Amino acid sequence: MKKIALITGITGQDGYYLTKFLFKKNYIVHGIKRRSSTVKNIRLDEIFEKEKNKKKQRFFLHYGDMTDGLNLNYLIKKIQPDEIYNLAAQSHVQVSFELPEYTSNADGLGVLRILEIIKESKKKIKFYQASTSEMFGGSLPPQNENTKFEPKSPYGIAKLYAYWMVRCYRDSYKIHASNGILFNHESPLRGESFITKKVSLFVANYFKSKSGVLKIGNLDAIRDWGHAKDYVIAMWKIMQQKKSDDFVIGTQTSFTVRNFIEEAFKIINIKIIWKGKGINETGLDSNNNKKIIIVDKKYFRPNEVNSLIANITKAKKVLNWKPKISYKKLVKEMVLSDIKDIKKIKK
Ligand code: NAP
Ligand code: F7E
Repeated sequence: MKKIALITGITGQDGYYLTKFLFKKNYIVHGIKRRSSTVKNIRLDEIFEKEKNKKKQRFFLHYGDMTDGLNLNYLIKKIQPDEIYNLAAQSHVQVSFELPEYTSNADGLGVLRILEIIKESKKKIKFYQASTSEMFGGSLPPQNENTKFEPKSPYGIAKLYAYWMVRCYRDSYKIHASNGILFNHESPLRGESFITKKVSLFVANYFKSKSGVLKIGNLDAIRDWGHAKDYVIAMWKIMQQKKSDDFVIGTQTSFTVRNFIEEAFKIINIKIIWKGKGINETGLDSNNNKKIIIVDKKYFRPNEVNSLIANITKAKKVLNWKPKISYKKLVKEMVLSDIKDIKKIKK
């Protein structure tokens, strides 16, 4: 019997990589997708194209929303999944300051809605929650499963509510429910308003046009950046454990936003010269002294998380998981992929 997985947030970055990985593991995959005014979804298009001619259908999409409990109840009862991967979320930290109520509803209460449905289900359904290093917030790195949570944004707080609900339902009702506490993970499919993709897109455009200015926020924030392709394997491994549990997933390496920008420009053989300080800092193209990076207040958060670096000792030992794709490879893949896409559009 093939296992049935239900993925919420299937149209997102991780949804794409997880779907591809679960196909390799012979799963039937159902996904929940929000209704929107446009039908196109660049991430799922490729999967659709490959799946549409298959004799036996193994990929199904359903309209749904984390804020709609009736809909979630209907879908889970109909699909009867073995495993639910809850990837759906308003996942942008800065946006969560502008949409705190919606973020709490989708990212926090949404998880409670699913856990209640699982609790009442006759079938035993396993649950994976996409928890986040943002829950650590102000706690000093390196962060592991025992580090104190000190979230600094509505996003981090909503996710922490969900984290504790998972633990509560696991302990109270013996549900196989786990938290993957994932540190930043990126890929060519990363949303365009996250820093890595914003930079790789700018670099690709600059390579082509030799013009433009990149407006940026905090250059000195430190993040532990891994590749989404590696991280979905950890999600699956967490689900396959006999006992549900919580795991920190990251690379144990860390870089500043400034370093990410330098590394991305290196791919197109440009060295960045930094001038000035704080809000007046700028980045120049060393080949021609053109100002191509400026700091803009707009991109600073009301409350910043300064430094996130994972300690993955537990994941290595219990899950036998460690990341394969290095930071340098990740940056290179993102920039080259954006250059390729620009070339396709220009053709
Ligand atoms: P993403 O690209 O932003 O994808 C989020 C997904 O959630 C999209 O499919 C989005 O649909 C969907 N969604 C948003 N609000 C929803 C709602 N109310 N109802 C149903 N679906 C909704 O995020 P990601 O990078 O793949 O991350 C996956 C999960 O891991 C998220 O929960 C995120 O918070 C968490 N996480 C991410 C990272 C990271 O570094 N990537 C690290 C730790 C945890 P649309 O396509 O319609 O917007
Ligand atoms: O910011 C700084 C910004 O938005 C990274 C989400 O997947 O990972 C992600 O959250 C850093 C921050 O990701 C800009 O201030 C500077 O310090 O790419 P980001 P994030 O906030 O770390 C966690 C683990 C999640 O769970 C989230 O879902 O970069 N930064 N200048 C900027 N960030 C953005 N977006 N744009 C800038 O212009």
